[in-house]
Amino acid sequence: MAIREILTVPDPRLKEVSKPVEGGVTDELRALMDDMLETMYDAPGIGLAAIQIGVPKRVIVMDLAGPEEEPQPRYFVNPEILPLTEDLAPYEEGCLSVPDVFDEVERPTQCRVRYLDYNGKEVDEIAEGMFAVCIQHEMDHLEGTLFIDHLSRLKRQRAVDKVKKAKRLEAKSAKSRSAA
Ligand code: K2U
Ligand code: ZN
Repeated sequence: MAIREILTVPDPRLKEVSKPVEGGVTDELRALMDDMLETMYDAPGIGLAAIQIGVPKRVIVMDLAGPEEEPQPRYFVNPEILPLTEDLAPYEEGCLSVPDVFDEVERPTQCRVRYLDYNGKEVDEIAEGMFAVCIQHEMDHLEGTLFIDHLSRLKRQRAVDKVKKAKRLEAKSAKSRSAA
């Protein structure tokens, strides 16, 4: 297993539409999902889409267990979601690809999720609560959409400018540390 680099805005790869996994859930795909999960735990986060580590495949990992609970890793290969209600609820979202930016996004409170699990078994279940928020956030990633794309143009630009400035400052301090 390996911790991979997480892409951040304005990396254009984050806007790619990810492609379906072909040939089923192989050992190679499981190794990718193991890396994704290790990268997510290290970030730390509760969800991660493969495109966020630069792999344009329709694969998501997630772990919604609380800090006091045993880890509950979840793997979604070629996931499909169908909204089950017109009821929307706001949630203060963040994103590992848009670090230190948080804002409210409204999403359907329930959705149906169909996917292949870590062993290639077909699963069909109802998502609600945090599971519904997270799976819809991750499904957006597979379509090249970030949570800031649901915000106003001004808020979106401010978010990207904030991340770009933080990366410039980090690069500058890394350079001065290496020069010391
Ligand atoms: O896609 C990602 O960057 C992973 C997100 C998943 C997420 C975003 C919004 C709402 C729920 C899940 C990261 O885990 S962002 C960090 C985080 C952690 C706990 C709760 C919300 C966000
Ligand atoms: Zn995200």
